[in-house]
Amino acid sequence: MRTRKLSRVAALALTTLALTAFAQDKKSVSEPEKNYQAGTSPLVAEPMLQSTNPKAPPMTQAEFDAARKIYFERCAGCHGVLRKGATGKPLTPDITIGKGTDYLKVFIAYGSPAGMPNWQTSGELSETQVDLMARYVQQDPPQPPEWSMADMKSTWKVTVAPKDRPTKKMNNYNISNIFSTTLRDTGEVALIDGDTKQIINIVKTGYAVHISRTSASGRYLFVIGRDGRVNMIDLWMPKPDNVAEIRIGLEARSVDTSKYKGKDGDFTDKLVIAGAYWPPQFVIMKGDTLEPLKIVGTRGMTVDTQEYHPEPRVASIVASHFKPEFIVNVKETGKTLMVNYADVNALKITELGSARFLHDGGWDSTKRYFMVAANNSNKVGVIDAKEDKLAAIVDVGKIPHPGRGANFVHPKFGPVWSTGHLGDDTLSLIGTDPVKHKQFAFKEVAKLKGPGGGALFIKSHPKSTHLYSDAPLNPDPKVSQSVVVYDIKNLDKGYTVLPIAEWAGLPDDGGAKRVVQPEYNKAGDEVWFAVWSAKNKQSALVVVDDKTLKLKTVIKDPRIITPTGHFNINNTQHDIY
Ligand code: DHE
Repeated sequence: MRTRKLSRVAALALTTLALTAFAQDKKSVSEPEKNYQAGTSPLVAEPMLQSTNPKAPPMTQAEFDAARKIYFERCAGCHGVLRKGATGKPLTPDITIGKGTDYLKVFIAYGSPAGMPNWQTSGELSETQVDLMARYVQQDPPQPPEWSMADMKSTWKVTVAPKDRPTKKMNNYNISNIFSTTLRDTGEVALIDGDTKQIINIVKTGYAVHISRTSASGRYLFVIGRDGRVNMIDLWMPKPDNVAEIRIGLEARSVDTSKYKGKDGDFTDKLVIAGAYWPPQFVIMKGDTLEPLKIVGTRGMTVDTQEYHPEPRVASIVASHFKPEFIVNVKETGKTLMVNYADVNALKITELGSARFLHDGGWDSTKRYFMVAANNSNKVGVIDAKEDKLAAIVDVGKIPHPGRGANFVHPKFGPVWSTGHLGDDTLSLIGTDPVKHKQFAFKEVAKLKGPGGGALFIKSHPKSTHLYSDAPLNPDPKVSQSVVVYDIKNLDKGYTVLPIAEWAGLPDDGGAKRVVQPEYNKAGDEVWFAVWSAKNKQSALVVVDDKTLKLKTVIKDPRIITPTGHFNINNTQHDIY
């Protein structure tokens, strides 16, 4: 008995030593990367169905509730709502009970080189909380509720009916040059006049609002919050504001609208689609009111091992210009669904398998090929929207994160699409012209040296000769607070650094001042950046002259709180990047 106890202690000590060594080796996931992936899930506030597992260690109800809160605030982003595994490992009781509380405590406390953060040694969780979490992950995962058509309809509001809306534009704004800027932590977007740089309106949207997309005509703007709330804003109103809203799920990230006009019909502004993380589903709605029409679940088999996955989240969605189709990327199963909406009551869905962990992506310059990052697979899938085929899977660097990527004509390789990476310091260029530059098509043709990892967004414009990359998740503030610019005609010369946060002239109040997401104006001659600090610190927007690479304007306003993404109406409408 004594020997058994001693050997268990010895084994534990060895595990501790090994894991501590790994953590000290700094191979474990970086702080910003952890904050990025392990953000709070809105599911934390939802009531959940709970069953008890007699084999799991005991927990009081209060302990269970506290642990569940921590799980949905810190862990669900990587391990999944049902703990079936996503970018992080599965943590279901069949696996965790066998490991035992002591082993799990060490793992949670010290992290692992595979990407598990060191929650206790980083000071993020206390020893008591780590013990709580070690016991919690051995219980049956509580299941959040589904979200049905009736639930959607109960949250659906049309505040200004189509018949009461303006019949022509009722303001003097150049609406195609308006920017919709995400104010992440206030659940709002700032509509900013791109010509005068004045705030037009601050519009209430969903919790931790995520992205904005423009309707095909350019009149409507759709915004989605992480809580699954979609807001529809009419830019023709004297003061652009909400006209309809709906909650399409309990947690979500993506929205888009129908853009096809051709021999199979004119679907301009006819339909809207939004995808949910939970429940795993997407919904198609009417384009003028957001009335929900059709819900499609995405649960199913994974592309590689063909195992059932209970919560494959809907990641990026894009509207095809070639067919009446939405391209829906399903993260955990690694499938791209080509959803033909010509008849919503008889949807035709072509399922293309590519690689797991599909996340964000954008069109090539011809808008025929959708380039989607399979982030934790270190690949980019190339979806041919004309033939509804997977054209290629391209190996790139570690954790590609393109946003929508950047298109430009490379002096040697012809048209290329490019992405930066979260996990390494390179930018990958992929050839996209299978006609005139066949030998380079859908291959990684070059790597540029970037500022040092932690990149999220990259951008260019057909009228510009520059390529910009941010790196807001780089641990070095010098890097995260600036951007790099390449001269497309002289890529070998390396990059120029623009100290965007310094140019913002913000007070030295300890704000993170992370510089996020380059976005061009309509003319393609200036580039906007968000300088993103915490909710209680000052943030700003910085506008750079694209020709001279000099500071043009700083937009500061007490209402600009936690700005992150920004979306120029024209460039979002026409998919220009
Ligand atoms: Fe995003 C796009 C998911 C964290 C800013 N983000 C996307 C898309 C997905 C996604 C699936 C593609 C939508 C599309 O095209 O239809 N993002 C997630 C996450 O799951 C993740 C990692 C963690 C989370 O808790 O949400 C996450 N994202 C962030 C941030 O922390 C960012 C930097 C700041 C913020 O506002 O939250 C952020 N994500 C963005 C932006 C885009 C985006 C600005 C749109 C890029 C574009 O150019 O279209």
